[in-house]
Amino acid sequence: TPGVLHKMIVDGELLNHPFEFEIKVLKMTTERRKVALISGITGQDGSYLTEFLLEKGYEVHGIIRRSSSFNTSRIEHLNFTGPTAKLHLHHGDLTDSTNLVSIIHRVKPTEIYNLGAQSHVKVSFEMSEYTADVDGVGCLRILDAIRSCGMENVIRFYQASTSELYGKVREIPQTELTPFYPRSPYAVAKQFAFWICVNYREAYNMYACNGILFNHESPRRGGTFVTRKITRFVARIAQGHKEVLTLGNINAKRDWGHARDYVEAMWLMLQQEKADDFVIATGETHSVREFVEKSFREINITIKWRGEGLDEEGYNEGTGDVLVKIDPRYFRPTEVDLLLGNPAKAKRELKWEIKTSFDDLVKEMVAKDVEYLSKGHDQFN
Ligand code: NDP
Ligand code: GDR
Repeated sequence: TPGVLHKMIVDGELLNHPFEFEIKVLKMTTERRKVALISGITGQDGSYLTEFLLEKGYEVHGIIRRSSSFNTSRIEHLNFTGPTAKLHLHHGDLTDSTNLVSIIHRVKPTEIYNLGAQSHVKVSFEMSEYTADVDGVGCLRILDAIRSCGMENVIRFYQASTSELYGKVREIPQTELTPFYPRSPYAVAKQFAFWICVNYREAYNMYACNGILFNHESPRRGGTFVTRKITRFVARIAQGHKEVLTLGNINAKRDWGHARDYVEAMWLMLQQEKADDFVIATGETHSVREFVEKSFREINITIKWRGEGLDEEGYNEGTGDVLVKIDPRYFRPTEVDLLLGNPAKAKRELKWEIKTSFDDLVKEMVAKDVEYLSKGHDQFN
């Protein structure tokens, strides 16, 4: 009743306020409720995770940024309007604490996946302060919003950590115990997020996990990341366009998996008895150069290389046409040369394994880009 101080005993615990009662009931019913809140729902991982959770019977809520144009192309195929919708979108931003508290208070999720980020490493050198705010402090804002709502013992929290934390190579392959050495404002911001997540787990006994995910790609990957940049270009060549692809450091090596496989690992991390941090990777590494060659092979072009450094060119062995050139515009002030993850802990404790090989990943990305282009719409760019 408004104005009346309530006292009651529920399940052997004295509760002094209706708010405490609300939280107690939530805790008691959490096992039955499956409500996920996702930041970054409009991104590559957000879209696959949403599909995965809806399939598992979750009610899914996503935070979307206000934009002057539509930014929901990756989740447009899912039903988020009308009375039968199990997916609900809320305007918000990782830089806006009040808004985060309000969304969490209204939605009362049982799981939060923090995928929102300025996720481009090269761009983070140009927008360092913004990247720190969104990717670093943004994680802290969600953790504090959970506490402000008194839900630290109710909500399980996933932080999208990254193999970029390993940066300068100190150990191969990289495991959960490999020391961090971030090499970009993006990675430094993500290192803050990693440790604040660990700190809140230890300080407040929160169920908070870091997924240290190595690169993962898909046909929904943003067009400015190197894999998708390559496969979209290959699709254009397949359609007869005469163009040259300009790339930066083609000797960089990455451990590339499929995003669809990796979102399952995120969910598995939140279903364990105890919160922990996990490396999610394939255990294989390939250079950008190899990714280029393999993608062209999908359209029966064999790429050969000549020159070195800035003069290096990739040409079509069949026709001699130059298809790839190096442009220093894409070099980074500090580069991450080699990433190779060891997913043994995830395999052992989460029973997680990759389902998509590197070859199949490249095949699927090229095929989808050829299809998108032939239908006249270049999706998810
Ligand atoms: P994307 O760049 O595809 O998606 C990023 C998402 O974050 C988008 O939904 C974007 O919204 C949203 N976002 C950006 N800024 C803000 C903000 N200020 N407030 C709220 N939301 C914001 O990234 P991925 O899906 O590839 O990656 C998901 C997460 O995993 C990121 O945190 C990334 O750093 C991390 N990660 C990714 C890896 C990968 O290989 N893909 C590997 C390891 C970690 P909008 O659509 O409006 O731009
Ligand atoms: P990365 O992905 O930096 O690993 O971060 P990206 O695809 O941008 O770069 C991979 C490697 O390719 C080299 N490269 C180029 N990169 C881009 N984007 N464009 C080019 O033209 C180009 N030429 C060569 C890069 O120098 C780099 O070595 C991704 C993001 O998803 C992060 O959010 C995530 O944390 C990490 O993966 C794991």
